[in-house]
Amino acid sequence: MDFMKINFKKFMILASGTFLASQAIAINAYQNQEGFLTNAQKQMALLDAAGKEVVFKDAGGKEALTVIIPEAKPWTPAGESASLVDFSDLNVPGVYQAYVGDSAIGHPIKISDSAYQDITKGALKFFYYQRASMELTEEFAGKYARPAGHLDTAVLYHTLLEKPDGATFNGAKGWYDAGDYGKYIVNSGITTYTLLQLYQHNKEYFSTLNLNIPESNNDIPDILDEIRWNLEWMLTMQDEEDGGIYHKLTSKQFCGTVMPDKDRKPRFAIGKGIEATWNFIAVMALASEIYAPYDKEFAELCLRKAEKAQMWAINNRYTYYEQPSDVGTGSYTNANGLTVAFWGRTELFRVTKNPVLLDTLKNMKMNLSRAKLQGWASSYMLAAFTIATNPNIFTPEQVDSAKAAIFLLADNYVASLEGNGYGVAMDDGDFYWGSNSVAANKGMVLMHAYILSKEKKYLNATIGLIDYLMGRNPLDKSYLTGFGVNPTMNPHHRPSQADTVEAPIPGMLAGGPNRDASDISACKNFDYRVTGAPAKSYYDNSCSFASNEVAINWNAPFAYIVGSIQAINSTGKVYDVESSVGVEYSIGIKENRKLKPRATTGNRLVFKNGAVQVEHVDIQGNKRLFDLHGKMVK
Ligand code: 9MR
Repeated sequence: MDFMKINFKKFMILASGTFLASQAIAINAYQNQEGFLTNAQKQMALLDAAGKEVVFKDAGGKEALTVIIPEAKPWTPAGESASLVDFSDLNVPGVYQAYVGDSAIGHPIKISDSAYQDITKGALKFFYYQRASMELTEEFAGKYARPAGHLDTAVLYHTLLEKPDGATFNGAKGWYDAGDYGKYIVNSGITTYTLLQLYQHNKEYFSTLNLNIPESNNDIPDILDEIRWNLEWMLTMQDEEDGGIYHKLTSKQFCGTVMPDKDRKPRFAIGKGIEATWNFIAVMALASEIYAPYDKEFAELCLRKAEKAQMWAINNRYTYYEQPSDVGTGSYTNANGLTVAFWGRTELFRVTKNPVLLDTLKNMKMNLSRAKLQGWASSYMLAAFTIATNPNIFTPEQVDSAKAAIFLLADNYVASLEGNGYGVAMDDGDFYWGSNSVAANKGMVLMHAYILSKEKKYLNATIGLIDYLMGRNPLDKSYLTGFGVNPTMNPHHRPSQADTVEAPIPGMLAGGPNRDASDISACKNFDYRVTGAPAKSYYDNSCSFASNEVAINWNAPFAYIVGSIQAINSTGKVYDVESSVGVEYSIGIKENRKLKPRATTGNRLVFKNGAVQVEHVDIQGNKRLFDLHGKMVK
């Protein structure tokens, strides 16, 4: 019998009870079901097993490592305690199986140098499957081939935009947002930025990564070809008359569960506001830098449109999107206007070095009380990421305050996993709509802390979050469709529901456990919540849009964390922030400001005792250390 391929729990159910029940100890073991990197942290969570031995055997059945199972510790989101077994010492590639006594526990443990490569490719290929206005052919989509949907070549304007009757524009291309077929600028903004940063921080690895997409044979990295599909749509969303950006392109109401080409509802540009406009500016500015070496004309177009949009944003600073009463598609309202403007200005300055922007930015110094995990509604950290990783462009004060914001959050996440039995930096309050994107976005904060400090604890905390998403969770679930032993099978995703293929499109991250469960009425009133265990409040049923929908802004940070860690492993290099000098070309103001050297008195951030601290130097030259909350450190 090949133990390596058998999920023990499934085996227990399938096999006739009497024979096995006598010798089996039913131990619940939760682990990353896809794979571990050879030289990285490896952990699994075991229930009711403290004090016993866990033996790891190689494919030949030979003992490779024995670990005493430590005491169990609680993890409140799971409503239970677990022992976190560390088997990082198992560092020879291969497939292993863990045993307690004679019983195989958990799933096969796959260790390799490229453990995250397939999930990186899968998470990025998802964007190809989400392409609007294009047929997916068998060559690239295999059994998920489908006709083109939503050509969007003659998009109407919603009445409130006050365009002439019957006027249309070409809003083709772009990615569908999620399980629905809408295209929303606000959500496209954070998604596209995240993917552009993934490339920017790992150019060497991504310059050759093949995603098997229609553009794979050109001279441009596949990831940039994929991103461009969405950028080209975003560019169509500018009102040519005044530069403002339409909020979204959708039908007035969601269509039914049909394939893209079967949705016949008319499509509209709906609303115009500063949230969409600053998102557009941020993304186009960054895109103009990244695409310049490949296509100067395209890069210039992005920047020109960003600058035009900026004029609208400045003149309309209080114009927020409001959902018209006849529209029922996703609203993406209540994004924080201040943070999105800060982010937009940051990106535009990075590229144009426009001194006017610098002055505005100086007045918008990072404020630690606003440092909040990034999401479509909160852009503060996106600005922080850019500023902290561009010390040659922003002032030392700005860079320090951006770093402080990153380390404040990252240190909180590291602290939250210490002493928790699952070793996962997620708290009760994180389990809202899209909780899996909370995990992935936390990982993105942690990876920035790692890039900036090279401290292993931040990398390890990110790996903990990846393990959580890939199976080290109390449901034994891999939340990435098509990967792992027990993956999400019924996501809320129209093409996966309406096609004739049983398995969903691979590489999609499910929204994840949601303690609010606002979709119960769509699920025949089945209340899938587990009292006292938000991490178990998940329903793998396509009815559950609040726990099981997929979305581009959830896949992007997941791609960022797995792609970055794989890239670091494959190339042996971590992104060097000193290498960032902005654009070589500039169509705006050419001046590349040489910034003043760092002040020798006052406050500066230092990395000491394994944490970021503030070093205060008084006029006598005495130095004192404070933590990020202003408390003096002895
Ligand atoms: O991700 C969004 C989540 O934060 C909101 O709480 C939720 C309800 O407004 O909407 C989510 O976004 C959905 C969007 O409105 C429409 N497309 C599907 C998105 C993912 O569920």
